[in-house]
Amino acid sequence: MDNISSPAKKVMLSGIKPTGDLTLGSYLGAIKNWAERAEQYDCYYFMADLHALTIRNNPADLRRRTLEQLAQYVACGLDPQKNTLFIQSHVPAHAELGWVLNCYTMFGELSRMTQFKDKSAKNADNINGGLFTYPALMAADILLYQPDLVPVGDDQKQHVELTRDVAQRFNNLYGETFKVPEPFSPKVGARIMDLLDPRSKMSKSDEVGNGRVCLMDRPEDIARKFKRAVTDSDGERCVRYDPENKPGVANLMSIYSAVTGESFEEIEREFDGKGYGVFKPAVGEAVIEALRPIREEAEKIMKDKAYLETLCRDGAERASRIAYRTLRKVYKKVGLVAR
Ligand code: ATP
Ligand code: LTN
Repeated sequence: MDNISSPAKKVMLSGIKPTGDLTLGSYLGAIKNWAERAEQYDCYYFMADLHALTIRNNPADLRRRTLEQLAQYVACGLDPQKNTLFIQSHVPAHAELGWVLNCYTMFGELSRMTQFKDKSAKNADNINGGLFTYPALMAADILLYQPDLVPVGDDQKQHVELTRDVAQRFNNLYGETFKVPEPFSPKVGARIMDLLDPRSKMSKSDEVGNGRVCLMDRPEDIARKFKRAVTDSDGERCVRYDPENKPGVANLMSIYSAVTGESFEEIEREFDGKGYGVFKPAVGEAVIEALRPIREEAEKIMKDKAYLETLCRDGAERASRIAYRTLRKVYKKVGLVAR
């Protein structure tokens, strides 16, 4: 535990908003990679519940998903002793610095954000101010912890770029205050696609359906989803990695490779001459076995309210120590009277 804030280690931070149940994509594309970095980096991972408020949620669902996400982080291998895991709203410094950074982020910059344009198109009846200023809060999430690296998917890179601009602007005005972070896209397991629509990403806020596998899905549901997965229509019916012409098969191969560690060549050899009727259930079985311990552990943690509370409290305390150090500096620099 001592090495958690060791100055020798680089700092890494990321968050996921609890707007839907975590999927196989969230696990293979993000959390699994995070878990492998704990020794090398000083890591902060949070549930971005304040960000979730930019869309309408059922309050009970949001609460459940936030805690479930925390339980799933741990179940996926993020050791709470080695990583700082916390709920964003439990560290008020995020909202506090978020306000300040709103005042250093330009209307024009926010207007150019693709996520804002996409989400406003999708939620035409609820284009609220939070959706617009979302990147300023995200900049606060990041800059509070002075991270070196921020692992994010491609869709979030623009927000990290904006964070860098805001940090540089602030530093130019007031002297070195924030570390300017780098976005970072891991190469492996980078994009898991929808099983029924392999040209679009498997997403946690999509309609619940057979195209998306969630971490808490029951084995029989996972098996069914893989049996129904789209393969290809070229009539070749052979397991070959060709993302351009056979995106469904390529996606299934990426998933199989990520959970078994086999290379694409090994997979092609293993299923040579066997056809999709054998391949699809085999991928399903491999995923079931990979997710089984995660689901069981997450269910166990969800039932242990005392442990969950301890996790929340310890994580928030540890995060707050770092976050308030930065916030105090910022308040002083901009001219707020010390309490
Ligand atoms: P939403 O649909 O609510 O916008 P999402 O499911 O796309 O969310 P995010 O919360 O945007 O997920 O992503 C959290 C992290 O998980 C990001 O780093 C993202 O790159 C990664 N991730 C999410 N879905 C996938 C996927 N299908 N394949 C690979 N990585 C993914
Ligand atoms: N905006 C991100 C979630 C998010 C985040 C962050 C990611 C909120 N704050 C800080 C990295 C760092 C998303 O929509 N996936």
